[in-house]
Amino acid sequence: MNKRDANDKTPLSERLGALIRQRDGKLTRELLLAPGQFGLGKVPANRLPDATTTMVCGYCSTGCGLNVHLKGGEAIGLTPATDYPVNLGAACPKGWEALTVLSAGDRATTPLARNALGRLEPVDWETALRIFCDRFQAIQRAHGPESVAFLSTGQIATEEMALLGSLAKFGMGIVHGDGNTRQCMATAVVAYKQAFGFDAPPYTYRDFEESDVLVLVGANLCVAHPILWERVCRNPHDPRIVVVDPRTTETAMAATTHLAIRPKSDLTLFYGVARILIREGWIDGDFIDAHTTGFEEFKEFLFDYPIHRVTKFTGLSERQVIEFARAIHEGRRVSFWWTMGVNQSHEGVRTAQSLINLALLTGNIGRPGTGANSITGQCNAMGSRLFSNTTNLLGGHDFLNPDHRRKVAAILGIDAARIPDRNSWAYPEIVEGIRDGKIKGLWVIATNPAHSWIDQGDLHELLGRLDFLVVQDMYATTETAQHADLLLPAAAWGEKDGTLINSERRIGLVKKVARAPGQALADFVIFKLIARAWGCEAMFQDWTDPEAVFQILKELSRGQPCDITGIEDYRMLDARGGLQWPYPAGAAPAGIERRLFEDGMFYHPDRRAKFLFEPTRPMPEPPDHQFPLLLLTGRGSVAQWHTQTRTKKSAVLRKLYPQEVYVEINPEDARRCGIRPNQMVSVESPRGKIKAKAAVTYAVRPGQVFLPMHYEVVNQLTHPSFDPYSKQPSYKACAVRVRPLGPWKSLHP
Ligand SMILES: Nc1nc2c(c(=O)[nH]1)N[C@H]1C(S)=C(S)[C@@H](COP(=O)(O)OP(=O)(O)OC[C@H]3O[C@@H](n4cnc5c(=O)[nH]c(N)nc54)[C@H](O)[C@@H]3O)O[C@H]1N2
Ligand SMILES: Nc1nc2c(c(=O)[nH]1)N[C@H]1C(S)=C(S)[C@@H](COP(=O)(O)OP(=O)(O)OC[C@H]3O[C@@H](n4cnc5c(=O)[nH]c(N)nc54)[C@H](O)[C@@H]3O)O[C@H]1N2
Ligand code: SF4
Ligand SMILES: [Mo]
Repeated sequence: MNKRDANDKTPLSERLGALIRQRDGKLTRELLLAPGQFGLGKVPANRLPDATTTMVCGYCSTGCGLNVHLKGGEAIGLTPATDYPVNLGAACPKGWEALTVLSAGDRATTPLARNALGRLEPVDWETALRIFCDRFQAIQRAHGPESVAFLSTGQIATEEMALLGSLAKFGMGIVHGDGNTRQCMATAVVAYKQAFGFDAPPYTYRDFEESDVLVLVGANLCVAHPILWERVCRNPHDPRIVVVDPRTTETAMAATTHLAIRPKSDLTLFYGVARILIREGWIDGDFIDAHTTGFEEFKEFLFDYPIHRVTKFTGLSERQVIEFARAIHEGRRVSFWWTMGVNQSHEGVRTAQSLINLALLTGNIGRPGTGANSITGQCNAMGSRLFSNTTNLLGGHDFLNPDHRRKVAAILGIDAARIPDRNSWAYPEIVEGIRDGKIKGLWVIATNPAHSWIDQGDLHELLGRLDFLVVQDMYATTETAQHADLLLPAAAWGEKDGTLINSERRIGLVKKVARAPGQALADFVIFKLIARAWGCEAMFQDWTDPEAVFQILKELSRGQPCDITGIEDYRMLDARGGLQWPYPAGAAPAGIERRLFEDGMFYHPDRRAKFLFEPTRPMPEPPDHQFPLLLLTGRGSVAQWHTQTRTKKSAVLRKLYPQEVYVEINPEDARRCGIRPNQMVSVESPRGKIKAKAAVTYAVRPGQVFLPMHYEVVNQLTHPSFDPYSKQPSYKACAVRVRPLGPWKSLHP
């Protein structure tokens, strides 16, 4: 793949070797890793040089299987796998183009360190590792071990996340580490934990095909999960598809019913619907009695949500609300699906739980085509939820539980005292820690917060306050890398081995089918090198390679709801098209698609699910006379991935979306503001002002505008408000004003 690499004649010992101080004080150069080990050298010998191998895509959480075609051991192309249980022969443009972006010119090919002139300059790995350890250790000596934190990702392999979390917390003494999954899935995690007793999305993708009523809330499948939309299209039951979204999205257009609710009024709507279901007797009393707690209290609470309150707040008509309730009642297999329109809200957890409540009330869980189903975002969001050692202890354990700490310590062969006995700060608390001067050093891995974090101007200022910032990324050009004192060049998807866990809990394989450019190394290798340089290598002597770590993760999962002890090895995952958790040892052979709670048993000690509810609250920054419009943000096109570090490198993908930032605005507002289609406008919030091209469209309602998150400037505007339980940012609501910039010029004079 990378021609540059073929010409790299640097001896291996210098590329990967390091000067190691021996006991007697002498320095010797040692090879830290064997040639050909993950990250360097050719594709492993157990893969035939001219063959096809199946692996999962490294973008979204759908987890499509891709057949990668090899020649001479290197990838030369790919096609979607026809026999993979997820995508059944389809892939979206990002998947098709996944190999192309690996050979982009701005790949990070060598470590970079900031020199005395303030410029990033290439250094060798040995120097980089020394700087990493010296600077972080100096900060920890001066300000305590907690003064260094990390921010990681849902986009590296589970084995890498586990190694990072263990190295940081057990090896380096770091207490605070979180990931970009906070921006994305934290709400669903908390909602499930509180309601079910464990973070357990219950569904399997086949449920898309088996429902007769699908309710999609704040989820734009056609853009964000197009292959899951394909699964909906395969549904033979002529299903009713109800989309709840303030915008007329591509998905809303394809639905049978679109409920264009006022933004952030979901919770009121679902309480109102629950009230109707109970009042009409459209509930499953047997299920409620046998498998839930809190129903009576919930019923009483709902008196405060009469239909007139619901219609007034949501902007829907009485008929729309009642028909929605009736559709749920009439469906035999009703499934509720949600994504960021729910999770990214000031009351996201309760909104997610209000959907869980609807499923519990009507007994729509644990049967084919049912469920309260959060769709994840990144390729390994689920891996990070279970095994990143950030918000919970490895394997879904609890840092606060001494038995859990002892169990994990025993499996890892470490002293239990090395495991922190308190929880990490969440991402926004780490950010506040920088402001308060408590966090002085930050290590950022596979995420680009300088673009993606809420209220970007503030974060940029805070990143500047750090004593030391390390960025570990496959590109040296990201917005966050611009702030780095040290950049560690990472190999990417396709250049390393490991597993990812998709939305339906399916563990799939990623494989090394291309060589990383220059001196870039797999994150796994980088973490191992750091462990060695830091002096805690002994702790990870069994963590020799990703598959060895997978075996450790299996042990950590034993007895947990996510038990995967029955999965033998990578070969088994390969042969079976991935496997869903749980998969405990000794369990009856499982089918290729499985859902949870078929026996109605949940994970709380009483085995019941909980009805959870709380009065609705007003959104933190509603529009006012100065900033009269409400800004929504989200995914713009199938061809754009987040901060675009990868997708903008593909010429094919670039043709599929507008290069310039655009703002969608309703014709009524455009007229009122004197804005013509395609005219440049300013979009301004109390925090910033950006330029964008006006896309005048009925897809957004009057009073609302929409900006796709893929353009760097967008988070200059967003308002830093968070769900109180999940600490997830509310990216989809802040007040703005839009004004024309300069006189309008016709495009066709
Ligand atoms: N092409 C592409 N696909 C992706 C990604 C990508 O960057 N590009 N990212 C992946 C990731 S990490 C994620 S998390 C998912 C996100 O997938 P989605 O959540 O489906 O995508 P978004 O566009 O962020 O938000 C979904 C919808 O929420 C709506 N919304 C806003 N406010 C409200 C509200 O108050 N109530 C309701 N009901 N809806 C509201 C928006 O109008 C939007 O249409 O996509 C994944 N897939
Ligand atoms: N306004 C607004 N903002 C949002 C959202 C929104 O809806 N609206 N959505 C939020 C959501 S849901 C999410 S998930 C976040 C995403 O936000 P980010 O995580 O910041 O976005 P990405 O572009 O996916 O960043 C991933 C980084 O990892 C690098 N990378 C890729 N593969 C590897 C690898 O294998 N190793 C290493 N070391 N690096 C790698 C990429 O080059 C890139 O720099 O954005 C959030 N921000
Ligand atoms: S839908 Fe998601 S997993 Fe499938 S090819 Fe596209 S980006 Fe990859
Ligand atoms: Mo996400």
